[in-house]
Amino acid sequence: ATPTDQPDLTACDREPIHLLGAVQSFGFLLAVSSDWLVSRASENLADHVGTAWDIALGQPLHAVLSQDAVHDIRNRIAYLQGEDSVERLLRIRLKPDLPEYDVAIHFSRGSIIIEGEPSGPAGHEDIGITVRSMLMRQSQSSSMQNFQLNAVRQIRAITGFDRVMLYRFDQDGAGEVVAESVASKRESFLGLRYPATDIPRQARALYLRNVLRVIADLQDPGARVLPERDLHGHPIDLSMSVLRSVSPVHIEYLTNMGVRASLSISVVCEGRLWGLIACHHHAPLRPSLEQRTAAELFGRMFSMMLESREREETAGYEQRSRAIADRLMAVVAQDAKLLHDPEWIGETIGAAIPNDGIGVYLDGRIALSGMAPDEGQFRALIRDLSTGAASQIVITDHLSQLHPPAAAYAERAAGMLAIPISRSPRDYVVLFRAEKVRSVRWAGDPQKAMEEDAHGVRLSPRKSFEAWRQLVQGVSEPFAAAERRVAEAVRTSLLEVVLLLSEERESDQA
Ligand code: BLA
Repeated sequence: ATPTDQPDLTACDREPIHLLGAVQSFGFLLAVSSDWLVSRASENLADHVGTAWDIALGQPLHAVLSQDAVHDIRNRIAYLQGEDSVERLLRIRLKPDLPEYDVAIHFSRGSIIIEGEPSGPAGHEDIGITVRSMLMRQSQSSSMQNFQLNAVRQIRAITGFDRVMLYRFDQDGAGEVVAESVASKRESFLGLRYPATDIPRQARALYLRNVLRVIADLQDPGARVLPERDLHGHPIDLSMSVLRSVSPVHIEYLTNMGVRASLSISVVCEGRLWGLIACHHHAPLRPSLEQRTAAELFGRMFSMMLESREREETAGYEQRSRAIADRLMAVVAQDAKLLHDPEWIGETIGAAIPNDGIGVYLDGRIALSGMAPDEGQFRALIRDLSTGAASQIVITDHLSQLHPPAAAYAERAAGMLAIPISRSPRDYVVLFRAEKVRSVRWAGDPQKAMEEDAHGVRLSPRKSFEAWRQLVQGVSEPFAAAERRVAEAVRTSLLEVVLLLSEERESDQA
């Protein structure tokens, strides 16, 4: 194949989504210099504050907004902490004759960016009250599943979107809808998987910094921010903007999905983008900045609660593994013969980590149980293992990829966790997991993101989101990170016992 036959997988990653130079037209944007002169304005300025954008350019801000409003904005700026911080003002009068507006303010490349949009209907309860009661409800959910479902239900209740999903990334960047609250009569997306390419890299990086995005109407042509280039030739950087217009590629994607408005809130755990709370609506919908602020605040708190729940789960595992390691030590210390009993060792370790079969190789002896391969096959596997990096735990959910002969017994033993249990290179406890023919439900054929046009094959958003089943064979249920830690703990304590016993033997002989 020639290079032009290859799909350009990086095209999406290169789109400068923060430099598109436009805002959504439900609000306006003004950039002012440090001496409070307007340096840029969105072309729809007149629709909001009555002054044409080109008349505003070069004017002091108080020629466009009232002195009082400028005063409020100046006071708020004192709270800004560098480029990634954004301050908000709710329900202010930008001019005496205008309705109330909500305003977001931040710095971008030395300019002050002021974005305004009409406030929502009055009479809503205070954000603090709303979010407080949402959080109280969250803390009452017992299971993780319930905790996640509650979150999407509550977000749907306060924003009114048709569909609210909790979308979780796996380590490869693909994602899955793990919780959903959806209006009746609409199909469910629960359990659907989406390929990593649906959300390009720079978008993920941006969503870590700016955790909230609204698209009020996908058919809004937007308002350009002018002049496009400043005196230094730079386009405006809208990374932290609340009105940023969205990439045309993504607009096409959501349109293909049958969506007209969206809101998404980043879920950030331990500094990583864990996932998103993604909201869709079939018609234009603009939650007010106040409602979005409540949703954002909830999202930030939800992230922290999720992080701490996940930590608790992990701590639980680790406690269990320590207990098993301790028990092992205690028993062996009583009866050192057990250390040379492959069956006993296999059972003890196997009790700690779910498996379908166990193989042990110890001092040249073999013990096999459950769905383990036969003795010849197991010997061949051990031979292969012992040529690898010494004394390392080896984990796979697709054994035949590491050890091709395993294809012959993939049904019985497709996954493996191999723990070296002594300093002799061949002594191993190997836990096997049987094949699990998994049916992965992708939203649309993930390969169909590649389309051919005049410029060759390129990535474009999938047009069909109909569930697309992929059968995965020769693969087991994966071993989790926590199971690796259990294995590490057990291995360390076994090595310690062996060392201890050999020292005792030496001192006995002395
Ligand atoms: C952004 N893609 C996104 C976002 C989501 C998705 C959630 C964040 C923007 C937002 O808040 O809407 C994808 N939306 C999903 C998924 C679900 C969902 C998976 O509701 C599941 C239920 N997209 C593609 C391809 C490209 C692409 C092939 O499919 C590139 C050619 C681009 N996606 C793309 C871009 C953005 C994006 C550029 C950034 C949009 C922006 O913030 O400007």
